[in-house]
Amino acid sequence: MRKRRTELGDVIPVPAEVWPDPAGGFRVGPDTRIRIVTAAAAAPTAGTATAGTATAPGDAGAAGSAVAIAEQLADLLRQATGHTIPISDTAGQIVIELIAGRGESGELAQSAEVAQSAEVAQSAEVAQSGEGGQRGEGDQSGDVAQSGEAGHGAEGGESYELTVTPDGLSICAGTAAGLFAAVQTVRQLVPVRGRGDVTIPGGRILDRPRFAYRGVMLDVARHHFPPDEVKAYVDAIAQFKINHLHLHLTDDQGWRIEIKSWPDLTTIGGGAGTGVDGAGPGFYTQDAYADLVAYAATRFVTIVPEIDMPGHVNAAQAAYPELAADRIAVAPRTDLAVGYSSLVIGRERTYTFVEDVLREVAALTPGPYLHLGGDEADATTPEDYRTFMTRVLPLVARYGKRAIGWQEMAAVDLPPGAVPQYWRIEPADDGLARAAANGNRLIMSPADRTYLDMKYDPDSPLGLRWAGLIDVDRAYDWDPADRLPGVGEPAVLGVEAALWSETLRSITDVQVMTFPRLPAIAEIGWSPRNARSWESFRRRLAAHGPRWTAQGIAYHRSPKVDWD
Ligand code: TNX
Repeated sequence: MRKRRTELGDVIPVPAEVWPDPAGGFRVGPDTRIRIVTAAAAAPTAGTATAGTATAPGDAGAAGSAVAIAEQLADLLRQATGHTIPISDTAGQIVIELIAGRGESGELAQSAEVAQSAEVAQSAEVAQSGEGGQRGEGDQSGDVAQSGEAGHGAEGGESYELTVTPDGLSICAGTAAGLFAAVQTVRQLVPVRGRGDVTIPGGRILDRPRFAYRGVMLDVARHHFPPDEVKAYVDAIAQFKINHLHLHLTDDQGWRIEIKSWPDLTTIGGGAGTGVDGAGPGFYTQDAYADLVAYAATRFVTIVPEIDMPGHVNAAQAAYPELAADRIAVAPRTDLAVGYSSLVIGRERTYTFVEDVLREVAALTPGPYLHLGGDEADATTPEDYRTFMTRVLPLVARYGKRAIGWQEMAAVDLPPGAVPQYWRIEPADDGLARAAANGNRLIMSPADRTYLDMKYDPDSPLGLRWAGLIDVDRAYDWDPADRLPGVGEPAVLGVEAALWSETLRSITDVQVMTFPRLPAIAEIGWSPRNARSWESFRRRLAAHGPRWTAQGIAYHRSPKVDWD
């Protein structure tokens, strides 16, 4: 069978709206230039002034980030063609247009170029009447959310328009995050590396995310991965419009983030012999961590730090006997067991420790979220668990952050803006339904679909199997809005895949478990439900095998896909 020609829209995640024009491709040649246009909105609508301004973490301002994104686009086109692709602010067939203050897809329609089109006008109405039924990320979360996440990640804040004609290519967005998303779309339409002209397929895309939060969790506690490897991982995931990287920084087998007021957490808890089988030592200094956070911001990825408590604390108790029952140092553990350690709930020193850690981690975190773990606290009585969470949740708000916690956290009444994360496979959960009814929004990570540490098939050399085998079709074929009774579309903040690292010892292992399943989760998180299908996805996915190879990314050649 002859391979179908690539069309505009043959990307992952599939865009919200695409009008391909096979006759209208744009040829990138030796004379191609990029032109940057930035314009302040005439009168930003009330309430969108902050949400629409391009203030992703690390941005030096809207215009500055437009330049940085133009550089990224120029760079990928240089790699694809070998041409020089200069950037100019006066002339160019490729136009990058940032209309600052215009965050919503509907507002984009007011830009002169697109106002004529009827379809655009319709999507404008949808956007103005409440983003097609979805609420903005910060709607019910009070001051914390407003100060913490302005302009980054809210629905509409990542929308963009991409137009390709024989005369040129134009990208238009209200935020730097939207421009960045558009560039990821263009990236997938040109080769990773090449020599000579390349034709980008013609047509028009209007795109915006279904969910604000699209994440992946990497467990750097069971096995530590150094900053350069995590940066490369950020590059790999951002191509699929994943916008949060949750780092599981602490667990029984290791503590991986420097805490200046409790230095032995890392000198002992992150030192030689830590990690599963003692094979994953290492930790991030605060400087290295801050550098990683800033790097991720240039890829519009928000780092979500997790400090797991009150369970999963053996490494902390091995470093500080005062945190252990009877104040006797516990032995370091390098096995796979879970659920045996707990902070001492009735001891004041515990809360000094917790507050010191949360304060230092919050200070390293420009993003809005701080993850408290809270899972598998089998060594804490239910009453103690509630006492602990009820006391600690307000501390997160005190340091200006919104708490995320694994679903067990929903055993207590959650403050506004706290985000429980569904991870189990049971089809219902009273605590989560109650949280949703109270207006808290959830992250969906059902283990039988999104756990990237599960084996693909019985022959997978890496991974566990407690949540079942998960090949890429199983990772794709579900929907976050009908997974849990009482938790419908408006209650879903987003989706997250989780990669626990008990069986993973290298970044190559991490890549093989991530690809191709993470792109499935990315499409579920971004694309409208009725725009996606497994048959279309597996065809678009096939092109990524050679792309990953060219990028030096290892992947699992799932037999469910006819790889190019
Ligand atoms: C469950 S999922 C855990 C982790 C393990 C993982 C292994 C969750 C919140 N906790 O402690 O690493 O299973 O798949």
